[in-house]
Amino acid sequence: MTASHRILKALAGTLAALGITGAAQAQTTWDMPTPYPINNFHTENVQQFANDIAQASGGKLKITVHPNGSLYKANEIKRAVQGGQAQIGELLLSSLANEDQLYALDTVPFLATSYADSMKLWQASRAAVEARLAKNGLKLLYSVAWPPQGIYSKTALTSMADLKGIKIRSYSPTVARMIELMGAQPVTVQAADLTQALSTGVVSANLTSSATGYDSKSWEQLDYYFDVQAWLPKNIVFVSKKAFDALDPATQQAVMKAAAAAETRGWKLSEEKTAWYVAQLKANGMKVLPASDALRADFVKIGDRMTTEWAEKVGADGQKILDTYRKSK
Ligand code: PCA
Repeated sequence: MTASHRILKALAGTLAALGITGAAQAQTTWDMPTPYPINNFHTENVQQFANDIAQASGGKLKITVHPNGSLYKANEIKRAVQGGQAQIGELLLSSLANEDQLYALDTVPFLATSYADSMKLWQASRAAVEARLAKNGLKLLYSVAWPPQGIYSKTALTSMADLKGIKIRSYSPTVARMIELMGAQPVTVQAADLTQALSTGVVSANLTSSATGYDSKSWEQLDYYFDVQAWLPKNIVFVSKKAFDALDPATQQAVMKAAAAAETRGWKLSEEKTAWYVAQLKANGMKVLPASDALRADFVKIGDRMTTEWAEKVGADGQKILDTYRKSK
């Protein structure tokens, strides 16, 4: 090899390392519909995930986040990604319970009420969730828990009887079932429509987290938050397998690495922000109270019944998950 050949070869190597290979740099853009508001911690975590991927892939993969149901409504997101109208998305796992009861596990009251137990429940059920999504051509990337769930109401609640006949907002089939068992009337309202549903009186109570209570300015219509801490539902972020498979291996790796980081960061953020969200409810004049013993006992009874119903519906697969979870506690 002559000296000039050597120089040329070294130069080609440098250009290749910089990603400059003569052909225009291929850039992929993914649309990412998500259901929750831009300042919600889940959305902030999703945005960080997208930024990490843009950076790690050297700009090869750009993800445009569309929050608050602005591109597709919460209940349209899965279908949009399955159908290829969007490539990646976020949704509430238990909102899929009508497709498969397995997805409802994290909305069974009093099965897992702390972050540590919710993580164990996730670890016990993750593979089954992954396998079911894969059947729809979807690849699970990560999941993050919401803060613990409680009851928002206009009046003080001493027991479940105080909710009899009241229209309560639900966000998933399992929550609707829970409201029925409470003797109240479930009305499904997505988070993006919640403020309006409360202000127009479509519902007069709500079951959700301190986070969504804050996002929807619950104090404008409701006076009490009973911090029952009954369950921690989760969001999942998933991608179309077809879109993922079309990426080069290095970019695929960048996506998986950013997903793992988003899962760790998201759970931490959720737990850390819970106290802040509760403090905001108080600062805005809500009475934040623990559930009375009677209210809690009524709720626990519903939880036991729902755990049995869940295991019956899901079958052997479900029982295995429950056993694994209970052993890990
Ligand atoms: N917020 C979402 C789901 C669970 C939660 O805490 C909602 O209320 O729609």
